[in-house]
Amino acid sequence: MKKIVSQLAINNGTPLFSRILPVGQINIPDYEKFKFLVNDIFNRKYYTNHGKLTQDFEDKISKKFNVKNSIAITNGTVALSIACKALELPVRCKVIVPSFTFIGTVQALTWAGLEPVFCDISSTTHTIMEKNVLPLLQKDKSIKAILGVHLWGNPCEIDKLDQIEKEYNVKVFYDAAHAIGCKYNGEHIGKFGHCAMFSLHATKILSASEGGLLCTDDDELAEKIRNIRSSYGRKKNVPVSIAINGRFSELQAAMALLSLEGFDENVLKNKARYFAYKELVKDIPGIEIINYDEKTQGNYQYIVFTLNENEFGMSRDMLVKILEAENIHARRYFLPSSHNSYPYNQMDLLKDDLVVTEQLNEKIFQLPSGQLIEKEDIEKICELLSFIQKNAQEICKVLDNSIIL
Ligand code: T4K
Repeated sequence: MKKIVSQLAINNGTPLFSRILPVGQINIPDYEKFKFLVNDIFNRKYYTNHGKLTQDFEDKISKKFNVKNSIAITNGTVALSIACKALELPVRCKVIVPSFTFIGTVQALTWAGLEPVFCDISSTTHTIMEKNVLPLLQKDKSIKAILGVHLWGNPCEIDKLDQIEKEYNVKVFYDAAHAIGCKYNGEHIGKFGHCAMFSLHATKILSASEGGLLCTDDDELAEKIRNIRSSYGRKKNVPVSIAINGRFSELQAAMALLSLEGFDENVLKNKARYFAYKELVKDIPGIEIINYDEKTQGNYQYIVFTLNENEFGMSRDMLVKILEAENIHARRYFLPSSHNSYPYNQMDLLKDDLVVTEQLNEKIFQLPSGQLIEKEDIEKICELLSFIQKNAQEICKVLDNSIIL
């Protein structure tokens, strides 16, 4: 461990870790098990087009999470674009979406020819609330849908948004990219809204390496989604205005099935990591971990912090740079937020005040989590954080801020 400031890697010291510690689950399955499934694929010579493994995966998801329809799709962004089309919203209508999300959420709207209306979020859960959407709906009657994001697995105010759907005649659906396994009122989060999208990217707890999933209890909508995905895997032929190749390959399904086998165990490991961080940072001034509600949180895949610059003694950006040099790849999701990203920053779009979004952009960061991170790594990271905080003044003096930021 570092004893003096000159030992920091940013000052040309040896990095604390010899390998890079990522923010990402990277739950890659046992290779022998994967080989077994791949042999099966090669023996059957059936590689895609809603094959046996994809069907098996969809069935297992529906059963495990008690949702009527689970539809596996190429990736999360394409899945969301398909959802936008399947909902048959009026052409080029406006859709409320939080600016504080992965840019893919908003890009999916754009691909579907819809116009984003950016709204702010709760400062504690980082999800949209009734109070964020109501003023926008009252201001503009051409808003026809709300795309909520269950960020970090935290549910939006689902009951209130359901009520708003009825009162304002808008369609509510969800980006649940982070929320597989999470619950709301005791039910899996995939049951709420018209549909919910889950990402199966390699950095997610349930991984197909690339992949997405749309869950819905609405059979009619599910059929439209299946028909847009492609003709393979549909149960009946229903008319859709547009289709795309959103198919899930058998290799993706093999990865996803094995990932699903390890899901419950990986949740427990993530939970242990989250609580280890929580305990170890609790006495470091200026660093706060976001709280998860045990009743709703179902995967603990993101470990999210905010930094109070004055209490910690340096800026979030400087801290992230210092950690990066030590091979701790802290992230600043989602900087820049969507409203500050091209092309949205060039467009004259209706938006909320985005006060919380702007504040989070200044102070949020995520620390390494997932399969590649052991308890000892977390102890070393937190010890380093404490060292940096105690020596913040000296570090800031030594480093030429203009060079490192
Ligand atoms: N909505 C929300 C709220 C989302 O967060 C996302 C995706 C989506 C929608 C869209 O879903 P997808 O279309 O992606 O299914 C990552 C992921 O690529 C992205 O899926 C995710 N959200 C976003 C929050 O994070 P990056 O650019 O940070 O990933 P990357 O490649 O830098 O990986 C993170 C760390 O993991 C790095 O340190 C490297 C390491 N890594 C990564 C990969 C892919 C590995 O060690 N192995 C790997 O295979 O976006």
